[in-house]
Amino acid sequence: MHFVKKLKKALREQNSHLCIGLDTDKSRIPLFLKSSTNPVFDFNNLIIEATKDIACAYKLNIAFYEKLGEIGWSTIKATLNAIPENVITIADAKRGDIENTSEIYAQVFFDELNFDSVTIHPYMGQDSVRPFIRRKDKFVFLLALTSNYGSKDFQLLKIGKKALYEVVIEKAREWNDHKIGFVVGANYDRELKAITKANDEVPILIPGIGAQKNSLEKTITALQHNLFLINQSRSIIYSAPKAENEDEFVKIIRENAEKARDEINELKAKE
Ligand code: NUP
Repeated sequence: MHFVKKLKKALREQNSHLCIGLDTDKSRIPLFLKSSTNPVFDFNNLIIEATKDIACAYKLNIAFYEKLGEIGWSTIKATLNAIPENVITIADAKRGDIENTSEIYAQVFFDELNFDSVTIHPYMGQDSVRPFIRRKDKFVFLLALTSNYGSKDFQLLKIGKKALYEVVIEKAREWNDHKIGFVVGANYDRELKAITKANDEVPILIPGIGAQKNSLEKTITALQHNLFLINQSRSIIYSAPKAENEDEFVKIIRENAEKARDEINELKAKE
């Protein structure tokens, strides 16, 4: 199934725009899970069990798995296996290289691991992105305007009358109009408004809500179309630090994910 079709189906079936970020850091796992043979997988598995009917997507930030060394890759595989078929998966890998090397990255994230989508940086241009959009049903979230302070260093620089991130979006849409969406941070609500107005039907992945403390209300008010995912990582997955057992952990995580999903839906309903 084409990614955009799968996304629309997941948004509808899950009644949710929430993307849960599995940025799992072993040092922040509750004590009761720490002695298992693979605490990171057990933690992820419980998060998924608690939220699989609440999340529209799960985003795995690959750095957290690379840090695990040898078992990192099998932990990604086992985590992906625990995610229901109808829910979107995103490899937050921020890759992009000469075409030959990008093709290998595409093989890793799409052919080996079978993620639905991957985050890519646009700095190396068209041929660096091409391998990721060659595959049927796979999708790229291109970094356009990121949520960190340093986004100002390059992304907002003017090229004539346009900012660099606007040029990135325009060019990427010329390369491919249905397999590339964009990452835009929640701190850029004015820009989010303009981007979603000018690019109807182009999926947007929005980090920066929760731990990064940007306004959900401003973000939702800005959005001009429905194909958006709001990522929250730390604010959800580390919301039960003192849970003493699985049941307690699942209950707290579930409540917090429901709250996050409902807040988005309620603000959206006001629009
Ligand atoms: O612009 C971006 N900002 C950002 O935070 C692009 C990203 N991919 N991210 C990622 O989103 C970041 O690397 C982390 O995995 C997640 C945000 O996590 P949190 O602040 O919700 O804990």
